[in-house]
Amino acid sequence: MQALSGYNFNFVVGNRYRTGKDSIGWHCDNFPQIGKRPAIASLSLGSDRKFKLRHKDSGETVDYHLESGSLLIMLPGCQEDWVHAVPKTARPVGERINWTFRPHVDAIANGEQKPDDLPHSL
Ligand SMILES: O=C(O)CCC(=O)C(=O)O
Ligand SMILES: [Mn+2]
Repeated sequence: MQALSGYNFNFVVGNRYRTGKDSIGWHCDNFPQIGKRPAIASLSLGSDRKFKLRHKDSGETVDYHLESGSLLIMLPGCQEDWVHAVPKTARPVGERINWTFRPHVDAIANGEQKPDDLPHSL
């Protein structure tokens, strides 16, 4: 993941979407444990699903179609300025697994995460 994204991560969160009824609502991942301005890498496996971003101030939305094997990198600033969601879909879709690779505050020297500035890797 470090070679692909340019960032080091030291923990992973998994989500399982069993059908199109499983979803995740609008949110951002900027809680203190993952430090200031984290980069987050998101690996999708299984059924493709829409991933939406919405700018917190302007309301601008951007849609991505995340296919199996796709890697989405949310760069520093994304969590601060945007919220994201995987909406429900009426399309008949099978299972999707998503892994988000995240930094942990203990591993960040200080401030914004920079490429390769974490001592730990997976
Ligand atoms: O499933 C996804 O693509 C996004 C998951 C997500 O936003 C999260 O786990 O915080
Ligand atoms: Mn998220």
